[in-house]
Amino acid sequence: MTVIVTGGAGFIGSNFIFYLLKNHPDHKIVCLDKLTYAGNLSTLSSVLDRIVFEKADICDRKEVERIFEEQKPDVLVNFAAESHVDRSIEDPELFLKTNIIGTSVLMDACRKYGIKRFHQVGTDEVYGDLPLDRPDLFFTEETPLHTSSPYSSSKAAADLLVMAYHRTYGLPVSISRCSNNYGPYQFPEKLIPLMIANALADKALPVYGEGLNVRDWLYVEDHCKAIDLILQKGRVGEVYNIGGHNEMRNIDIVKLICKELGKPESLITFVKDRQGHDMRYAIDPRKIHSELGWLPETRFEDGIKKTIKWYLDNKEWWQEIVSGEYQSYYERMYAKR
Ligand code: NAD
Ligand code: TDX
Repeated sequence: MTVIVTGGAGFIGSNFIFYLLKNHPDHKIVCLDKLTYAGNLSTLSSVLDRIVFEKADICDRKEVERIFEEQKPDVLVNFAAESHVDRSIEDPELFLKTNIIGTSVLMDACRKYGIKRFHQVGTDEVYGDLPLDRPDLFFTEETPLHTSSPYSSSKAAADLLVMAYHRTYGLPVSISRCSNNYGPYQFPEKLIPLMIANALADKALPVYGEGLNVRDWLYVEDHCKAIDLILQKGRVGEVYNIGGHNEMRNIDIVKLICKELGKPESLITFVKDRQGHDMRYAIDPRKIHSELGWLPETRFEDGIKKTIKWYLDNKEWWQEIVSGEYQSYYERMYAKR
């Protein structure tokens, strides 16, 4: 079986490639990635001799068609996206192009050349947010789409297009909507790696607002396993929410990172809140559990320790990143906050 993994040089896509190589060594894997600021070929360096790497933009119809003609994929898993909410607030247009147009270009190629499954990697952010005073509420697959940021709006638009291609053209699609991931190879602009990197450098830890926002954290390998199960046993035309009931307030995560690294909480600095900041995300994972038997395997206490150890053991990976384009992004985003 040939699987195209778009965005495979990013955080979750690379972890998914490692997962496939370990659990399905007979699959042929083609990684299609533009290598934006968020994509790093060095992440895949240890497996480049076992996969095909194609540097391409998912919005480039000609290139995507060439890759389909040459590789003849059976399955495509679309991780490629602009993924950072703060960057989407700065520059929405790129998000619309990559996340919406890019998804349609990929699906058009699937229609033209045929595919057994097009899987769209979606996010719980498409459901908007939940109030802090209603801990009884969770996102189900039936929760209406109700987005807050240009990022989540572009992901919701992509999901709607995926379902439209299923209904109109009969494209065999599936969608997963996962909560916040953490683990190795996450780009240091995101909460957990940013706080680890800053704490190690004794730099301020910028917590937005009062740090009371809640996210539902899942170890990245558990997400990869869920997608693999959906590809094998999930029903075509269906949406599956992925999450492990692990809600945490941002401030508690940052304090935990300080504790694990032996750094003082006085590094914590409350800065101007994110515009349109979602309060709480919380997934109801009953559908994927009852239909596919999926349950998360990594407890947060263990996953966060593993993640911190990974960032300590792999300083060269992220130090290279924080010295490049990221530096000017960081200045723009945090200097006057
Ligand atoms: P990431 O930003 O780490 O990686 C994105 C990858 O896509 C990079 O390798 C980048 O080079 C590539 N890419 C970007 N634009 C491209 C284009 N036009 N053509 C080809 N490749 C392109 O993102 P991530 O955190 O790994 O997220 C992967 C997917 O999972 C995204 O679709 C995101 O919306 C979704 N998701 C992420 C999370 C999370 O917590 N990180 C949670 C739920 C869903
Ligand atoms: O410096 C920071 N300070 C801070 O308080 C950063 C970067 C974040 N935060 C807060 C904002 C959020 O409440 O931490 C929380 C997590 O922020 P991010 O890591 O930016 O993630 P989030 O906005 O929740 O979105 C993530 O999860 C869903 C991914 O980036 C998305 O791609 C995914 O769809």
